[in-house]
Amino acid sequence: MEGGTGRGLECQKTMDGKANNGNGSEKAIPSCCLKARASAPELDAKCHSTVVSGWFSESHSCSGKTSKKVYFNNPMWPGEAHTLEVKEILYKGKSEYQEVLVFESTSYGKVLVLDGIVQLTEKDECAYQEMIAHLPLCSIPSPKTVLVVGGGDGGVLREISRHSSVEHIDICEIDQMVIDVSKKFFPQLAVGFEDPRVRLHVGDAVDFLRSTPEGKYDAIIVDSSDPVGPAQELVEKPFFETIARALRPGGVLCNMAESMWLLTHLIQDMISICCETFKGSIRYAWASVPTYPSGVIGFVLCSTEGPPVEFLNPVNPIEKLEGATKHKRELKYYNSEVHSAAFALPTFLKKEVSLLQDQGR
Ligand code: SPD
Repeated sequence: MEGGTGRGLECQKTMDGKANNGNGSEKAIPSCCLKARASAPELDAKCHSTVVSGWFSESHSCSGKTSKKVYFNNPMWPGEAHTLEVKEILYKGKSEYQEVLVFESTSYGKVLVLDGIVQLTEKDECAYQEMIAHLPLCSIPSPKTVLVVGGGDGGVLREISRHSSVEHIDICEIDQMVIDVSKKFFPQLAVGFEDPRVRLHVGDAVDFLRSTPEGKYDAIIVDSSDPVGPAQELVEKPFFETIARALRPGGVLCNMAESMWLLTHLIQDMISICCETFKGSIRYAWASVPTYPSGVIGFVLCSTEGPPVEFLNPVNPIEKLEGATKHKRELKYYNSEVHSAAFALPTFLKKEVSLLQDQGR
């Protein structure tokens, strides 16, 4: 396995109220947080621009002169913000690509945040990682070669490892800091890297896929962050074309596809690109993840031309794979019933995303 920079992960704060982010660069602590520190030094462990009065919010910004200047305006979900109470900030750093934050919450365990957006919490990560891995892998018989794009926390690798038919797992993650932070703070996810079938590539997935031999993979799983910053290219047509090329005939893609409550236009765009690019089946499925905006997250599943793939009912049910439901730890969310149910779509979604109108059930 490649990887491991040996870079330290500690974040030290200096006397003048600046934070060393672990890369040697200093970052000013917002004035509202400084004010809180002055009146209650024990709050020091809760100081970050996304944390106000001990609560983390995906949309918090406190760059103003007083704590009153907090506002809620993430362009992807304007006008709303989910908040989590912070027990302690465990790590803050800045990689070449993004800001990385880890904190201990009072009700969801440890939380990984990239560029101010929750990527996972210890309590509900099972739902996302299990679904994004098993929806595709249980939809084809005996998957052998799998590629993960993103997924640097290792959770998706952990889930793929349950499939003993799989012989080779490539993972292409752009940000080494995400891998290092996960190994340090989320060992129950990073355990995925320990599987000897895993080969880690740290770099840009678009370049990686361009140099991938045609038809190499049975399944590709795109576990990206939201399409702002480093993941922007991952919702564009050229990216889907390189994925389709890298899949064997009848191979499958499962791509993180946002919340149906918040980003129907993006879902529509992704599905229409996939309809042009993939000549097999195209489906949308979803799962409940309480700490993602609106509490749900979706997945686009596609297959290339070749042996037909019927995603709705698993042809490779997890319950029939020896040891799979208990490998490393018990499955907590996914089962074959949940698999089929995940493709049932609310009426408003079928209406707004016209291409989903024919999604059977
Ligand atoms: N809105 C957040 C979407 C995050 C998707 N990626 C999560 C990474 C977990 N492996």
